[in-house]
Amino acid sequence: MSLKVEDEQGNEVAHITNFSEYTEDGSPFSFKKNIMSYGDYYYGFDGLFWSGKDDEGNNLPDGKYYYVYESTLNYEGAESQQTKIPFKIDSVSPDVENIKVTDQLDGTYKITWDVKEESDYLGSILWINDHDSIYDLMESGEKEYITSVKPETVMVLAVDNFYNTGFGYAGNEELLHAGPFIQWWHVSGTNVNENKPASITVFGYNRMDWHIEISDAEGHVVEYVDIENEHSIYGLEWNPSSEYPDGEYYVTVTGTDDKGFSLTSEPETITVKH
Ligand SMILES: [Ca+2]
Repeated sequence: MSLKVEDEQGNEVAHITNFSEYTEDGSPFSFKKNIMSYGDYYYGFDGLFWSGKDDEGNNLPDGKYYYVYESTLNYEGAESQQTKIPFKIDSVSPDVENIKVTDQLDGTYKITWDVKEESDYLGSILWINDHDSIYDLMESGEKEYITSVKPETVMVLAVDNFYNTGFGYAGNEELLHAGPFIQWWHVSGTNVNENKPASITVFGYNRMDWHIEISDAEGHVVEYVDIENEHSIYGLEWNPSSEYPDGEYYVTVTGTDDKGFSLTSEPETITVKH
């Protein structure tokens, strides 16, 4: 028996296993139908994991696929049989393009944007000028929003059915903030020292590359860490060594998405007291 993945057109896109990793000599595993008569109702494999990549290690595009089991009964002249199980892959983030603001006759502003998504677009989260997020469009599939606030900057986070997110913006770059990348973050950092660390927790909207920086009161970076391809960071600790003087320090979090957009948080304060 073997297991592979085919695309919607029936092309083989990934070979998963012929179960030879479970035999001593590397030959295909021979399943025995009558093993069940001895009370063994399943084969005790550790579990098979497949990462959604093709045999060359590339992520497969969004779309419909099939797991294909191919088995041949163990007698002379038997023909192989196939079982196909359909499933969907959605690992590619949507693209947000063409964000436009149109003045309307009644004094309101219409914001429109395009979303390129190969699988299913769920909806968008919007930020107009400030840090308050507008969730009204989530799960509606809408690509427009009307506001009475004059948009200086519009940030759009499009979300697909698997909660992959894609970011786009239009307007004044100086008003950009980290809202579309950082859902929530928190620093517990009062009177920290060698024995009592500061703790940093970040919840992202998506997997991305994170850069966390700690600066002193003069704005000099004293330490930083890069954490790649993570969704969230739980309780990252910082123990300021004795060489750091008592006083206020500042931590910022920068997220960089798969399209190369970087957004940096406002600083949070850490006080060091040895
Ligand atoms: Ca997608």
